Amino acid sequence: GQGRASDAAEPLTDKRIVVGFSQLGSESDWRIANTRSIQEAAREAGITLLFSNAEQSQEKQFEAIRSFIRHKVDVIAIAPVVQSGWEPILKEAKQAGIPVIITDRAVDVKDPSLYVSFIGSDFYEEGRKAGKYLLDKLRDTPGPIVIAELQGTVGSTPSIERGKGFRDTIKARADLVIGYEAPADFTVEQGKKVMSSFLKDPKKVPKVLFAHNDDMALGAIEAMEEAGVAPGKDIIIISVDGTRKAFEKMVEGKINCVVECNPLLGPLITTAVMEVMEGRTLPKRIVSPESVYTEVLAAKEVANRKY
Ligand code: GYE
Repeated sequence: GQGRASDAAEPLTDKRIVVGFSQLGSESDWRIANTRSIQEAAREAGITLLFSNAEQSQEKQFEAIRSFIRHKVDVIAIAPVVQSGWEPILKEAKQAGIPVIITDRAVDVKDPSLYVSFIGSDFYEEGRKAGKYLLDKLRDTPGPIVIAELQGTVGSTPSIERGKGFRDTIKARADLVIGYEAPADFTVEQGKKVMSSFLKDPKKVPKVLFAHNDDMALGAIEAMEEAGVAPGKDIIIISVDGTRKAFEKMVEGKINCVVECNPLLGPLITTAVMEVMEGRTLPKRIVSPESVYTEVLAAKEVANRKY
């Protein structure tokens, strides 16, 4: 109702904050956990969330954002599939006077006033952590050592930055060579397919796999087992995210190291939305804190995983 005496626990519908969220897809367990976290946090904060899944299409993200603008939502949140090409659509939102929060992956725009804050992980640092683990693990192993890299979605920030951070770190040793690298779209299916192609040449056998996410590592493990190669032993496996399934493989000794990337960004996003609505200025960058887990502590940690 419209009366002033309405129940405080049930806010007037016209007073509820409306957020339009353009999610990039549902490719991985990370993404599923991310979506759930944002939906739950919105519900708890009493925010009405218009949710749209773009299924890996930037064009679909543009369509979703245009429909949020037509609906005159209070805030738009975007998890961008790739980092280029965002300037025009962000200008449309700005012209409509709707603040935009970028979350998870970054946008590559010249004008920083096109969004209020970018909330998510430091992917370059994740790549560095993966590289540091490898240098440590191989410190008594002479080269040359062939590394295989399963990359994520082409043009996406996590894939670009994880790749850079990893390379910048392992170049400390010239005898570590990335002998295979190809995108596998952050999915189990592609991870399996691409890994099996990396195992075909008996003269160029990979000793290390760096997978840009857990799902691709899980697919790669299947490919290795089908090829008679022991994951975690014949091939050192490092992946990123820290999903429950990856931890279970780490307990079995089939993954050696997982660099954590936290998908549970819902509370950070809803807090940011509330602050924007109160007219406060947000930090341009909000980074989620993350750890590294290795085989040694996997058994202890597996029960604590929330995604
Ligand atoms: O690592 C991967 C997902 O953008 C951080 O996307 C995210 C990545 C995550 O598909 O599993």
